[in-house]
Amino acid sequence: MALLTPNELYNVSQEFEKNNNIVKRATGLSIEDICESVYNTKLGSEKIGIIPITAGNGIIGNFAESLFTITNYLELDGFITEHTDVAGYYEAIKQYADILLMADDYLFIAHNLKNGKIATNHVCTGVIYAEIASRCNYADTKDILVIGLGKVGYAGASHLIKKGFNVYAYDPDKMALEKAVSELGVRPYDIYNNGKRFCMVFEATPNENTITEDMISERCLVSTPGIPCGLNPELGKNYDVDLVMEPLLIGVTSMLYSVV
Ligand code: NAI
Ligand code: 2YC
Ligand code: MG
Repeated sequence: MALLTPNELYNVSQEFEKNNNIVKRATGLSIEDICESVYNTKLGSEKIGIIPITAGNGIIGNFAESLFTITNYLELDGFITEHTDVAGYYEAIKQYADILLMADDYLFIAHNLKNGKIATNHVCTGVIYAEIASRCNYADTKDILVIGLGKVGYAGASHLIKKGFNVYAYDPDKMALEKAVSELGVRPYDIYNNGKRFCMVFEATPNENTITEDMISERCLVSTPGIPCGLNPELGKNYDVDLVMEPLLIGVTSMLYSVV
């Protein structure tokens, strides 16, 4: 399980703002606008209880604090509980939280106590990064490349298929690729001889250099939550690539819009 580290989270606010500007330039919309459109919801001033969880590898430095910063940015009423785990859960309820945010090593959820809606970080991250890629305002086709069909990639590919995009997908895990082909109807992309280049790419892998030169067109939008980044910086420089890549808060924004 790829867990975040504190040093990946030390400048999340600046990273979020930087990526929001790239998204606005490449799609004409902000991340919040895109979330509103995907979920058909609007944020109010919901009270958000952030509960640190000590299970497994335990508390990740800057994680709860990062969630707190995005609740402020979105003008929500966020707070981090003083206690952790069950005591923290109890404290959040007693503080009249509308939505709870909590994560162990396997699942990161948002749960709206008022309307019962519940969302996971991996699905919401897949949906928002795929949606961002698909809204590229200089694309003249519905062809989109998905690299990585795990928890995040499968959710994003599913979202794109539902939106009517021609999804070409690759994953070295044959089972994962087969599952996406049979269940979603994605078209397998053969990285060794395809010749097809894309101006919209959604990547969701935990590896570097997963996006190669022959996959992308001269100008393209690469949208990836993957850590580390799948796009080699050199390639990103040689080609005119709009790169949307942020370690946590774009996915959390998607979670919050999906449960209000
Ligand atoms: P996962 O392990 O469920 O899936 C990863 C998939 O990538 C696997 O199917 C694997 O076969 C595939 N893969 C590996 N190398 C590849 C390659 N060269 N080409 C194509 N596919 C390849 O992981 P999950 O949960 O889907 O997360 C994916 C990445 O996204 C991880 O790095 C994770 O840390 C990150 N993540 C980032 C978030 C954010 O907000 N930035 C939120 C959630 C996850
Ligand atoms: O500080 C805490 O409360 C920890 N229990 C948080 C653990 C989060 C573990 N998950 C991850 O690092 C990755 C992130 C990309 C989001 C989803 N999984
Ligand atoms: Mg993110």
